[in-house]
Amino acid sequence: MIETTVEVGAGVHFPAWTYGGSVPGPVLRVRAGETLEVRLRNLTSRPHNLHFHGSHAPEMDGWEPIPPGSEFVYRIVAGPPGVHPYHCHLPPLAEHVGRGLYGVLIVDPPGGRAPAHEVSLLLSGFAVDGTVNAITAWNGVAGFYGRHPIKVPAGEPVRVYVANMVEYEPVGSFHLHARTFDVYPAGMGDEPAFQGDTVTMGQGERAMLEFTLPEVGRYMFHPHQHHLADRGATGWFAAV
Ligand SMILES: [Cu+2]
Repeated sequence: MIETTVEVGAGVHFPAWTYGGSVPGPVLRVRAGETLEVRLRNLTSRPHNLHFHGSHAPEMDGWEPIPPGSEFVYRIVAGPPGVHPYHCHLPPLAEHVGRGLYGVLIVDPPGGRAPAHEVSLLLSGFAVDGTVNAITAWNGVAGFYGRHPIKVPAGEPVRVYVANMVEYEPVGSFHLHARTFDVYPAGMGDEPAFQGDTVTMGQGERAMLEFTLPEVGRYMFHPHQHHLADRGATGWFAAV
Protein backbone atom coordinates (compact mmCIF):
# COMPACT_ATOMS: atom_id res chain seq x y z
CA MET A 1 0.00 0.00 0.00
CA ILE A 2 1.16 3.47 -0.89
CA GLU A 3 0.00 7.03 -0.51
CA THR A 4 -0.32 8.67 -3.89
CA THR A 5 -2.36 11.21 -5.81
CA VAL A 6 -4.99 9.73 -8.10
CA GLU A 7 -6.95 11.49 -10.83
CA VAL A 8 -10.61 10.92 -9.95
CA GLY A 9 -12.02 13.06 -12.75
CA ALA A 10 -10.70 15.10 -15.64
CA GLY A 11 -8.05 17.27 -14.00
CA VAL A 12 -9.34 16.49 -10.49
CA HIS A 13 -6.69 15.09 -8.16
CA PHE A 14 -7.21 13.39 -4.83
CA PRO A 15 -4.60 12.55 -2.17
CA ALA A 16 -5.34 8.85 -1.74
CA TRP A 17 -4.30 5.97 0.45
CA THR A 18 -4.20 2.97 -1.89
CA TYR A 19 -3.79 -0.76 -2.26
CA GLY A 20 -1.25 -0.85 -5.07
CA GLY A 21 -1.61 2.71 -6.35
CA SER A 22 -5.22 2.78 -7.56
CA VAL A 23 -8.65 3.49 -6.09
CA PRO A 24 -10.39 1.14 -5.92
CA GLY A 25 -7.71 -1.47 -5.33
CA PRO A 26 -7.31 -4.42 -7.70
CA VAL A 27 -10.22 -6.77 -8.39
CA LEU A 28 -9.23 -10.08 -6.81
CA ARG A 29 -10.80 -13.22 -8.25
CA VAL A 30 -10.59 -16.83 -7.13
CA ARG A 31 -12.68 -19.97 -7.02
CA ALA A 32 -14.39 -21.03 -3.82
CA GLY A 33 -12.17 -23.37 -1.83
CA GLU A 34 -8.94 -22.03 -3.28
CA THR A 35 -6.46 -20.47 -0.91
CA LEU A 36 -6.04 -16.77 -1.57
CA GLU A 37 -2.71 -15.37 -0.45
CA VAL A 38 -2.18 -11.62 -0.29
CA ARG A 39 1.14 -10.18 0.85
CA LEU A 40 0.53 -6.67 2.04
CA ARG A 41 3.50 -4.34 2.40
CA ASN A 42 2.79 -1.10 4.16
CA LEU A 43 4.87 1.53 2.38
CA THR A 44 2.94 4.42 3.94
CA SER A 45 3.56 6.47 7.06
CA ARG A 46 0.53 5.12 8.93
CA PRO A 47 -0.64 1.72 10.19
CA HIS A 48 -3.16 0.00 7.91
CA ASN A 49 -4.49 -3.50 7.28
CA LEU A 50 -6.76 -5.50 4.97
CA HIS A 51 -10.08 -6.92 6.09
CA PHE A 52 -12.06 -9.21 3.79
CA HIS A 53 -15.80 -9.69 3.89
CA GLY A 54 -17.04 -13.26 3.47
CA SER A 55 -16.05 -16.34 5.46
CA HIS A 56 -12.53 -17.05 6.73
CA ALA A 57 -10.51 -17.93 9.81
CA PRO A 58 -10.78 -15.21 12.47
CA GLU A 59 -7.01 -14.78 12.72
CA MET A 60 -7.08 -13.71 9.04
CA ASP A 61 -9.83 -11.16 9.56
CA GLY A 62 -7.49 -8.24 9.14
CA TRP A 63 -8.36 -5.96 12.02
CA GLU A 64 -4.83 -6.02 13.46
CA PRO A 65 -2.58 -3.14 12.35
CA ILE A 66 0.34 -3.54 9.96
CA PRO A 67 2.82 -0.89 11.08
CA PRO A 68 4.52 1.37 8.55
CA GLY A 69 7.43 -0.38 6.87
CA SER A 70 6.30 -3.92 7.68
CA GLU A 71 4.29 -6.57 5.90
CA PHE A 72 1.82 -9.37 6.54
CA VAL A 73 0.60 -12.31 4.47
CA TYR A 74 -3.13 -12.94 4.57
CA ARG A 75 -4.19 -16.47 3.66
CA ILE A 76 -7.88 -17.21 3.36
CA VAL A 77 -9.75 -20.15 1.93
CA ALA A 78 -12.02 -18.21 -0.38
CA GLY A 79 -15.75 -18.47 0.08
CA PRO A 80 -18.60 -18.53 -0.17
CA PRO A 81 -19.14 -17.85 -3.90
CA GLY A 82 -20.12 -14.21 -4.24
CA VAL A 83 -18.76 -10.69 -4.40
CA HIS A 84 -17.08 -9.59 -1.21
CA PRO A 85 -15.51 -6.19 -0.55
CA TYR A 86 -12.20 -5.75 1.20
CA HIS A 87 -11.03 -2.64 2.98
CA CYS A 88 -8.76 -1.21 5.62
CA HIS A 89 -10.08 -1.55 9.14
CA LEU A 90 -8.17 0.87 11.33
CA PRO A 91 -9.68 3.86 13.09
CA PRO A 92 -10.78 6.36 12.12
CA LEU A 93 -12.46 3.88 9.77
CA ALA A 94 -14.26 6.54 7.80
CA GLU A 95 -10.99 8.22 6.90
CA HIS A 96 -9.10 5.01 6.06
CA VAL A 97 -11.92 3.88 3.77
CA GLY A 98 -12.81 7.34 2.50
CA ARG A 99 -9.20 7.85 1.39
CA GLY A 100 -9.45 4.85 -0.93
CA LEU A 101 -8.43 1.65 0.86
CA TYR A 102 -10.99 -0.76 -0.59
CA GLY A 103 -11.74 -3.09 -3.48
CA VAL A 104 -13.67 -6.25 -4.29
CA LEU A 105 -12.98 -9.95 -4.19
CA ILE A 106 -15.03 -12.05 -6.60
CA VAL A 107 -15.35 -15.68 -5.57
CA ASP A 108 -16.59 -17.99 -8.31
CA PRO A 109 -18.37 -21.29 -7.63
CA PRO A 110 -16.06 -24.32 -7.94
CA GLY A 111 -17.50 -25.12 -11.37
CA GLY A 112 -17.56 -21.50 -12.54
CA ARG A 113 -20.58 -19.56 -13.74
CA ALA A 114 -22.44 -19.66 -17.04
CA PRO A 115 -20.66 -17.65 -19.75
CA ALA A 116 -21.54 -13.94 -19.75
CA HIS A 117 -19.98 -10.58 -20.51
CA GLU A 118 -18.80 -9.49 -17.08
CA VAL A 119 -17.87 -6.20 -15.47
CA SER A 120 -17.22 -5.12 -11.89
CA LEU A 121 -18.53 -1.68 -10.89
CA LEU A 122 -17.54 -0.27 -7.51
CA LEU A 123 -19.13 2.99 -6.39
CA SER A 124 -16.76 5.47 -4.70
CA GLY A 125 -16.99 8.94 -3.27
CA PHE A 126 -14.08 11.37 -2.96
CA ALA A 127 -13.74 14.36 -0.66
CA VAL A 128 -12.11 16.83 -3.01
CA ASP A 129 -11.32 20.34 -1.71
CA GLY A 130 -12.71 19.34 1.67
CA THR A 131 -16.21 18.64 0.38
CA VAL A 132 -17.40 15.16 1.29
CA ASN A 133 -18.22 13.12 -1.83
CA ALA A 134 -17.75 16.13 -4.09
CA ILE A 135 -16.85 13.54 -6.71
CA THR A 136 -18.49 10.14 -7.17
CA ALA A 137 -17.41 7.45 -9.58
CA TRP A 138 -17.79 3.88 -10.71
CA ASN A 139 -14.30 2.32 -10.60
CA GLY A 140 -12.62 5.49 -9.50
CA VAL A 141 -12.90 7.98 -12.38
CA ALA A 142 -15.85 10.38 -12.47
CA GLY A 143 -17.64 10.44 -15.78
CA PHE A 144 -15.54 7.65 -17.29
CA TYR A 145 -18.44 5.45 -18.39
CA GLY A 146 -20.27 8.53 -19.63
CA ARG A 147 -17.45 9.11 -22.10
CA HIS A 148 -16.64 5.42 -22.59
CA PRO A 149 -19.81 3.30 -22.53
CA ILE A 150 -19.39 -0.36 -21.55
CA LYS A 151 -19.89 -2.24 -24.82
CA VAL A 152 -21.74 -5.55 -24.70
CA PRO A 153 -23.19 -7.62 -27.54
CA ALA A 154 -26.96 -7.17 -27.89
CA GLY A 155 -28.89 -10.26 -26.93
CA GLU A 156 -26.10 -11.92 -24.94
CA PRO A 157 -25.97 -12.41 -21.16
CA VAL A 158 -24.33 -9.70 -19.06
CA ARG A 159 -23.21 -10.14 -15.47
CA VAL A 160 -22.36 -7.12 -13.33
CA TYR A 161 -20.75 -7.19 -9.90
CA VAL A 162 -21.72 -3.98 -8.10
CA ALA A 163 -20.50 -2.74 -4.72
CA ASN A 164 -21.05 0.42 -2.71
CA MET A 165 -18.03 1.75 -0.80
CA VAL A 166 -19.14 5.38 -0.53
CA GLU A 167 -18.25 6.75 2.89
CA TYR A 168 -20.41 9.35 4.70
CA GLU A 169 -23.59 8.37 2.79
CA PRO A 170 -26.27 6.15 4.33
CA VAL A 171 -26.98 4.38 1.08
CA GLY A 172 -26.10 4.08 -2.59
CA SER A 173 -27.58 2.14 -5.47
CA PHE A 174 -27.24 0.93 -9.03
CA HIS A 175 -30.12 1.77 -11.36
CA LEU A 176 -30.31 0.63 -15.00
CA HIS A 177 -32.47 2.30 -17.61
CA ALA A 178 -34.68 0.46 -20.10
CA ARG A 179 -34.05 -3.06 -18.76
CA THR A 180 -34.66 -5.04 -15.58
CA PHE A 181 -32.22 -7.51 -14.06
CA ASP A 182 -31.95 -10.47 -11.71
CA VAL A 183 -30.44 -9.63 -8.32
CA TYR A 184 -28.23 -11.94 -6.25
CA PRO A 185 -27.51 -10.06 -3.00
CA ALA A 186 -23.79 -10.31 -2.16
CA GLY A 187 -23.54 -12.45 -5.31
CA MET A 188 -24.69 -15.40 -3.23
CA GLY A 189 -27.21 -18.13 -3.89
CA ASP A 190 -28.10 -20.15 -6.97
CA GLU A 191 -31.34 -18.32 -7.73
CA PRO A 192 -31.96 -14.58 -7.90
CA ALA A 193 -33.54 -13.15 -4.77
CA PHE A 194 -35.60 -10.66 -6.76
CA GLN A 195 -35.85 -8.72 -9.99
CA GLY A 196 -35.89 -5.00 -10.53
CA ASP A 197 -34.19 -2.09 -12.21
CA THR A 198 -32.59 -0.75 -9.02
CA VAL A 199 -30.56 -2.43 -6.31
CA THR A 200 -30.00 -0.39 -3.15
CA MET A 201 -26.89 -0.97 -1.09
CA GLY A 202 -25.72 0.28 2.28
CA GLN A 203 -22.02 0.88 2.57
CA GLY A 204 -20.13 -2.38 2.10
CA GLU A 205 -23.10 -4.05 0.45
CA ARG A 206 -22.90 -5.51 -3.02
CA ALA A 207 -24.75 -7.66 -5.49
CA MET A 208 -24.41 -9.71 -8.64
CA LEU A 209 -26.78 -8.66 -11.42
CA GLU A 210 -27.67 -10.59 -14.56
CA PHE A 211 -29.49 -9.24 -17.60
CA THR A 212 -29.57 -9.18 -21.37
CA LEU A 213 -29.86 -6.05 -23.49
CA PRO A 214 -31.96 -7.27 -26.41
CA GLU A 215 -31.82 -4.21 -28.64
CA VAL A 216 -28.88 -2.26 -29.97
CA GLY A 217 -28.73 1.06 -28.16
CA ARG A 218 -27.56 2.96 -25.10
CA TYR A 219 -28.75 2.03 -21.63
CA MET A 220 -27.95 4.54 -18.88
CA PHE A 221 -26.93 3.57 -15.34
CA HIS A 222 -26.44 5.63 -12.18
CA PRO A 223 -27.14 5.61 -8.46
CA HIS A 224 -30.74 6.59 -7.82
CA GLN A 225 -29.48 8.96 -5.13
CA HIS A 226 -29.36 11.74 -7.68
CA HIS A 227 -26.82 13.91 -5.91
CA LEU A 228 -24.45 10.92 -6.31
CA ALA A 229 -25.42 10.48 -9.97
CA ASP A 230 -24.77 14.16 -10.64
CA ARG A 231 -21.22 14.10 -9.26
CA GLY A 232 -19.73 11.65 -11.75
CA ALA A 233 -21.42 8.27 -11.31
CA THR A 234 -23.58 8.26 -14.42
CA GLY A 235 -22.59 5.98 -17.28
CA TRP A 236 -23.84 3.83 -20.11
CA PHE A 237 -23.97 0.32 -21.41
CA ALA A 238 -23.88 0.27 -25.18
CA ALA A 239 -25.45 -2.82 -26.71
CA VAL A 240 -23.82 -3.29 -30.10
CU1 LIG B 1 -5.87 2.21 6.87
